[in-house]
This record gives sequence, C-alpha cells and structure tokens, in this order.
Amino acid sequence: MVDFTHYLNDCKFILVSNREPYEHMKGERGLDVRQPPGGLVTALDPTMRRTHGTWVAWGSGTADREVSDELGRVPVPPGEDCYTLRRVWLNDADVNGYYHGFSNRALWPLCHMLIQHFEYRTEFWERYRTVNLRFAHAVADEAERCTGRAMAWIQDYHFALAAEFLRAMRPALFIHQFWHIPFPPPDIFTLLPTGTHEALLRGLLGNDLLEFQIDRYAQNFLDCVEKFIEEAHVDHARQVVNFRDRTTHVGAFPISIDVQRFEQMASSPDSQARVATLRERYAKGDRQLGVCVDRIDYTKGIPERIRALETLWTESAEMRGRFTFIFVCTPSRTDLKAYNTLEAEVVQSVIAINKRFGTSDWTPIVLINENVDSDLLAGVYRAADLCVVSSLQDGMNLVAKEFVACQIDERGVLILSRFTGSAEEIDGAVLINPFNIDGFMAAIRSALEMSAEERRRRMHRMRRQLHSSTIFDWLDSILDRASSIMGAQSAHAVA
Ligand code: ADQ
Repeated sequence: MVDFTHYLNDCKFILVSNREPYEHMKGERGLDVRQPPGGLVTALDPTMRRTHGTWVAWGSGTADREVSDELGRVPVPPGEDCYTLRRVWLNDADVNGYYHGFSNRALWPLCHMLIQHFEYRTEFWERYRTVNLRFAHAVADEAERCTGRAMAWIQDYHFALAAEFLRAMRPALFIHQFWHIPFPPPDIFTLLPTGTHEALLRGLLGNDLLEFQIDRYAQNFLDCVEKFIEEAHVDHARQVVNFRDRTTHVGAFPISIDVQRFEQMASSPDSQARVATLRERYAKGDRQLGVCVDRIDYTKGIPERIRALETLWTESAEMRGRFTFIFVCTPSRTDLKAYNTLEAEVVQSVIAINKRFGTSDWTPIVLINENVDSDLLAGVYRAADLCVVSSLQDGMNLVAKEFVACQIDERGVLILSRFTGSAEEIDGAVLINPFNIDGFMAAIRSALEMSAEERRRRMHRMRRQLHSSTIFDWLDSILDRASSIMGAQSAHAVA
C-alpha cells in the first residue's frame, strides 16, 4: 500500500465524483452496502481512509437517505468509520437533465468527437448548472468545517462548472480536476451553443490544476481557451493559463490500474483452473482464443470489430475455425436509447455470425452479455492469445492495461486502437485504425501468425512499462504536482 498522506500534511482532502464509493441498498434481508467496481474507488478508498477526508458524491443508493444525517453525511466504510461520505441528493429531473442529458448526451459524444450522437437541450444545460452548483455548495460547506487548508479534487466531465462556482465561494481553496475522457479540438467544441462552450471553459479555469490523460487533450483544451476566452492568456510551452488574475496549470497524467492486484488475481489457483477450462473449451490444438471487454458504448467500436471479423471470415474461408472470440460486453447507460439500440445490434450481429459461420465444433463469437467480477475477468485475460480494443475514441482505456497485467505467461498479443490514450503510452501493441476494415483484418491476421518469441518480446516490454506506471504512480504524480503548486502559492502569498 502506498502512503500519500505526506503530500497533504494537515490539509483536508475533499474528493468529488458523480458515483459514490459506498451505496446503501434496500435488500431482501435488510440493508446491503455495495462498493461499485472500478479502479478509481479501489485506488482512492485507501487514500481516503488514511487522510480521514470527505468524499462528496451523488447519493444514488435506495437506502442512502436512511443512513445519512440531515446534511447527507455518513461515516464510511461501514463499521470502520474512517472518512466521511457526503451525499448530494438528486431527483429524477436532475438525473435526467444533468446526468443522462448534458453529461451523457451532450458532453460525452462531443468529447469523443462522435457528433452524430451529440444532442443539446437547454433543459439539460440548466440542470447541469444547478447540480454543479449544488455540489459546489456541499464542497464549500465541507471546506468550511476545517480549520486549516483544504484541497478539493474533482473527478470528470460531470462537473465542468463546479470549480468556478466553488472558487467564488472559497477563493483560497486549492481546487484541481481530473478529466477522464478526451478533450476535443476547437472545431468540435464550437458545436455547443455560443455561451455554453465559453461557460464550460471558464468553469474549468476555476481550477488551480487541470489534469488530462495525455498531452494531446491538454493541448486541445489550451487551444479552445485561446480561441474562445478572449481575456485569457495561454502559455502553450509552460501549459499555463492566466485568467482573471489567477493561474490554471494544465498537464497530462495518464491513469492506470492496480497492477499487482490484477497479477495476483490472474495467478490465483482459481484463475489457473479457469484458464485450463477456457483453453480446453475454446483453444484446442492450433485454435486461438481472443477476448474483448467493454461497456456497450458507441465509443468502443464494437460494431466495427464485428464487421472486421465478419469480413475476415467471409473473404478468407481458411480463417474460419482458426480462433474463437469471447466478447465480455456489459450493458451500460441503459436509460439512453442510443445504448439500447447498440446493445440489440451487438446481440443480433453475434447471433447472425454464429449462425452463418459456426459449426458443430466451433463457435466464432461467445458473447457474455453481463458484468463479470474482476477475478473472473483476470482468468479470461490470462487465457487469451489476443485482446482487441477497438475504441473509436477513448480517454485512456484500462482494459488494455488489465490485459497486459494479467498476461503472466506472455502469450498474448494486444491489438489496440490508435485512438485510445493507452496507444500513446503503451509500446508493444499492434495498432489499428478501427474505421479501416482491411487494416483491422490485417492486424488480426498478423497477431494470429505472430511467433511465440515476438509475442513474448512485445508483452514483456509492455509489462515492464506497466510496472512503472500503476494507478498509485498516477495518484502520486498528481498529488506531487498539486502540492508543489500549492506550496508555491503559499510562498507567493507570504512574500
Ligand atoms: P470507461 O469508458 O468505462 O472509462 P475503461 O477505461 O476501459 O473505459 O474502463 C472500463 C472498466 O470497466 C475496466 O476496468 C473494465 O475491466 C471494466 N469492464 C468493462 N466491461 C466489463 C464487463 N463486461 N465486466 C466487468 N468489467 C467490465 C473512462 C474513460 C476511459 C478511462 C477511464 C479511467 O472512458 O478512457 O480509461 O474512464 O479514467
């Protein structure tokens, strides 16, 4: 376990995210507590436990109100009471406008440059503003409760306006924000109505430090500020913006995974047994096993992947029976029509492909249409000879890193979209453009034919790299940078 408390000294740590780290649910046998899966909670929960800080998030659990006080505060983890979870309450109209609406129907497609899915409604925008303001009030109130300094760390695109609101309430508060998804260039950002795109940029400039996954997104942000905020002065070389007598630092901090945890899961006896079963069932003899793991989202390039496989099996009959693909695709954002349509399309296409090409001893695609526990996932990653990540755009993509971490036997090839943050970080994958079907097919062929020696060499390089860039390194580099800016601000204030 890595200890980050030295960065914070006596500074109170307030984390802000849309999803909460613990959800209280009404279960059949009383109250259940759930910890949502995902790297962020796994990485940040231990830090929060040690710093005794406060985590501000949407109270989404069915029993959340029952266990929280009148301000929405509840000590967590249940029974250990190490830090405070401050819940912000949202009604259905808030969730529809702020979350499903502006966050997921406007900002999400826009930032991923998939503008055919972009939808703007004034109602979405107004709810987004109101909810951001409500979160800012909750954080300001938490900061008010401490005698010393406080640091607020906001997560993601759900809160582009929160830093500016918070800055107006608590001018001296240190505020920083991590943007998990891509940031688009000005020509795309301008599709937001006039006024809205400026408001978003001004909102983000309320931060002292703004963290992106890779340098390209940081540059896009700076280009947008330069183009749309006349009074701002942008220094591209130093990645700094001066606006309204304040400075916002910008930088790239690529997120990662808890590498050791994935390695341990992949090496467990259960996992080894799973590998043997999967290989016996799907990769007998020369047959190879491919895997892909995604939320069913139009950014992940799932239809493009299916099309490449279908074309390959249509045009090259000798490729039939050479490999089976396991698709672990979990339904996501099912309240939105675009996601339901996509899920139906994926299921239908897989059924059609299996009907057309499958034989009594070969299933082309095995679809696991649900969320799978990460220890099970680790076994699938380890068993595979290929992993395909075909995102059309992706801030980072953690599946690529999870696959590399679990490849203990260094047998697998990673086929990775050039349009992921991971592709700019990982050296050793076979890169693809998912829009180019012929290139995609060629990459699958070359992966299948790659020698064991070449696979080992590439995977070994990727694994070595990953070991020096874990989620704890990510956290360390962000808190290091934040605390040094904070230190410089204090020195400036004293002088
Ligand atoms: P996501 O778009 O959700 O994250 P990704 O980075 O791939 O994308 O993370 C998905 C996570 O969900 C992985 O940990 C994966 O194992 C898990 N997952 C996916 N499908 C699953 C399934 N069927 N069963 C179980 N688990 C499944 C956003 C951005 C990314 C960025 C992350 C972190 O879009 O670009 O990498 O945040 O910043």
